[in-house]
Amino acid sequence: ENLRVAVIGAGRMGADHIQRLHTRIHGAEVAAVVDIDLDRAKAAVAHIPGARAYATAGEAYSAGDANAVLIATPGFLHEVALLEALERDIPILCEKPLTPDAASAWKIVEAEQKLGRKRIQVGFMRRFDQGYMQLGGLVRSGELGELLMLHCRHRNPDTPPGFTNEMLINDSVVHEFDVIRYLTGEEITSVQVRLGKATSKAPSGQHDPQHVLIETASGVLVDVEIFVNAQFGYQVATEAAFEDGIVNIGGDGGPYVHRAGRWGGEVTPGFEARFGAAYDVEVQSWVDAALRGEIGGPSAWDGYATAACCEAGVEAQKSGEKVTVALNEKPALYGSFEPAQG
Ligand code: ISE
Repeated sequence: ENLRVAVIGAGRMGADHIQRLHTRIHGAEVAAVVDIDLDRAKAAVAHIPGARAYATAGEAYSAGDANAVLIATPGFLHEVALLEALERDIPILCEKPLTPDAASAWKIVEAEQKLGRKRIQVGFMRRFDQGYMQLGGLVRSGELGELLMLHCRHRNPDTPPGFTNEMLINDSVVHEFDVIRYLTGEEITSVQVRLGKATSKAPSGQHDPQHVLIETASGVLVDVEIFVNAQFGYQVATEAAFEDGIVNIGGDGGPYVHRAGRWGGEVTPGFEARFGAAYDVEVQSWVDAALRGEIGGPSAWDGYATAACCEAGVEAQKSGEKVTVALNEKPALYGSFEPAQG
């Protein structure tokens, strides 16, 4: 039987996933769209035969339309949606962050442990990006020796209304926290944030860009330029320094067009284009696993560990100090670290 997915949240990310599920993912269909703005939910299902619109997840679950759920609401709404979905013991794909802070994320880990089996995959799509998977493969193979440092540039053209200074960490750098853990196979032990010269093009309340210095358990140092009002486009690039070589991913990879006396390439306008293929692989792997009665990819533990990193990052934004990341004991349900594929 196909996965009949209820998509909760029909905003920018939810709409992208609805289109993906409806047109590119095999073995799944959009059975329901839930949005507090019922008109937006209705518009989202208008072109999807059989799909129904609801204002609350409870109504969608009661109607019995769905046997899986994709949570794509803003991060602060995830805790309630996740607990409700876990009650129904169905496969869950939860967009990042799992929740924005460690305490609420730990509640989700405890609820899933009580269920006795993993039901949550978290939407850290960079683990399914070709470039990051290949980089992970190089770390695992040891072909270039030990990974020593990472230099990350995470640039957005601008931010949506209500994007707070804390969200530079909780909503954006959360991706680096997860991909560092994925690449190194280690936990992050500390975070420091430097607020240098700020752009005049950031909305009030945001200090942008920020420089985040991260350290892992074995001492791998990572610096992240998070720059969310960069104007020119959406650019996510990482340079990795190994003992025997340097690897660049996500930079200006072409194609390059020469015309009318000029040459140059394109910069993606947003995450839908930069990571479209990664989202497709991520969602297809969630559906394939769910149809086998399994769940793979980043787990609720990964969501909790990154939430703890975010909490340290937000504290570091305020103090300017190096903040230690404190983690609870990892429950057996989450096994040992899943090595990067690629
Ligand atoms: C957004 O929510 C995403 O997940 C994007 O990947 C990230 O680049 C952006 O900064 C976030 O706001």
